[in-house]
Amino acid sequence: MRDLMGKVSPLHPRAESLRIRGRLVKGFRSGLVVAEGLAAHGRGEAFDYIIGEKTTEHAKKAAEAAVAMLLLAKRPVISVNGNVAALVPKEVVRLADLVGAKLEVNLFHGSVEREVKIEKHLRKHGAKEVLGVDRKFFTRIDEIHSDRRKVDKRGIAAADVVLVPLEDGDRTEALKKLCKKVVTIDLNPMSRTARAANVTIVDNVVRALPLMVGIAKKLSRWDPAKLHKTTCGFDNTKNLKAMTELISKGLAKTR
Ligand code: PTJ
Repeated sequence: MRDLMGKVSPLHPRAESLRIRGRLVKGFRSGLVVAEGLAAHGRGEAFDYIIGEKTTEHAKKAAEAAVAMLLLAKRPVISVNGNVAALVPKEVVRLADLVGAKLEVNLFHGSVEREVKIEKHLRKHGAKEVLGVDRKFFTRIDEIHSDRRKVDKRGIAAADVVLVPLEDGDRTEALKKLCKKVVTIDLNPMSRTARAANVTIVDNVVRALPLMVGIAKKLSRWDPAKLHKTTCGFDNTKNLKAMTELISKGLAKTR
């Protein structure tokens, strides 16, 4: 499976999946990712396996609506957790740049040490500014019942659109109560976050982020009317239903 240098053989049938795991384990060992992040990835992997580890047409449609929403926003923010920092640091920085969004470290398993590590990691990958690490700007969103309630006044607290990839629990519902629009990337179309978000991209973050970067390059040349048409024409409930059906059909085929 691995050669003497510890590299995954390209001939292994699950080579790509093993490489992604490797990135996450490296992130865990360097302190970016929590142990729970490895378990969360496993849950995602199970859904990815069923959808065939490929970006579906439904995900592409959602990604286009998501990028349009970010481009139309006045104060877009991309929230970064440990898994996202370990898996797609370069792409998340590039996307923020293309859509004019701020990057904010926001953790479910809060830790100042990890916040700083993630900030440094994002800077190493080209980020000029990373919010969520300077105590001076901390504030609380009381509606959130986890460590994620600690946010940056210049970032999530003031945002009108927030991208929350690989999300847990109650935050999406709380952000929506505060009249913010929420975009998420989640391989589980049945999760609370997937259902509560305005736009849910049901895809692996390792494919969704590069896809969004490509879309952002194209859509940043569009006028606002065309971007509005894209967001208005997107129905998240319908898209999620289509993804759930695709998963059911995938499972039925294996019987
Ligand atoms: O770094 P922290 O402290 O902020 O913690 C991050 C994790 C991911 C541990 C935390 O947010 C968490 O516990 O998340 P959950 O509740 O396990 O939810 C994560 C969701 O992301 C699940 O619905 C998974 O199916 C999904 N998921 C996991 N890996 C991927 C994924 N979706 C897309 N791409 C993935 N690679």
